[in-house]
Amino acid sequence: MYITKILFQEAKQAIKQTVKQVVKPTPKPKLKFKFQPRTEFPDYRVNLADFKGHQSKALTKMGQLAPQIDLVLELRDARSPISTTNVLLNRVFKDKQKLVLYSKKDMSTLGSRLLDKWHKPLSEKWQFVDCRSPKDVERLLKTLRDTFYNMYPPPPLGLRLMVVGMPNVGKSTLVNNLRRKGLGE
Ligand SMILES: Nc1nc2c(ncn2[C@@H]2O[C@H](COP(=O)(O)OP(=O)(O)OP(=O)(O)O)[C@@H](O)[C@H]2O)c(=O)[nH]1
Ligand SMILES: [Mg+2]
Repeated sequence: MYITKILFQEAKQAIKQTVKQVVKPTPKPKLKFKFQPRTEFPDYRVNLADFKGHQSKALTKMGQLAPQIDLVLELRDARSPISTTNVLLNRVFKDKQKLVLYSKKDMSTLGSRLLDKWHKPLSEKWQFVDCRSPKDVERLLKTLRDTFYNMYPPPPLGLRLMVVGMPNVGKSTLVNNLRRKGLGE
């Protein structure tokens, strides 16, 4: 009886050892950038009313142009996806097809699973992009071509899109690189 008990304990030990060797704990992903929250904020001394005027003017203009647009490219900064989301854009482009681009992916640790969870219920398509990268611009162009060929009826004048987003998210950088690609520079 005693020998059986010892044998049983040895067998248990051996199984534990094997499991330890086979099921190795998954290493924690190494993050390229460590998040360091700010401790101080500069005093910009900007009057909020300064922004209100030109932003509402831009939104009105967008609303006027909306009927001519087939697709909205909305840029958001991948480092701060929520604060660079402008909810007013949804109101202006209510029924428009939209592709959300998360720019500055090279500086972000944002995971795609989280974004899928966010966008799937809204039936929105999204993509990460480094606006400076010709490879990413090429990938975006392919997505745009596919979107165009999947439209029914196809837009008669080709795909007309509008690039929108909060300040500093990379709109100009993207447009310039799309133009460069288009001109074969
Ligand atoms: N690392 C990195 N920098 C980027 C990326 N996209 C833009 N930038 C930089 O971000 C800064 C702002 O980019 P802009 O293209 O001027 O942004 P914008 O949306 O046109 O800004 P406004 O015209 O002021 O609204 C520039 O210094 C760009 O070089 C990106 O994908 N990755
Ligand atoms: Mg710009």
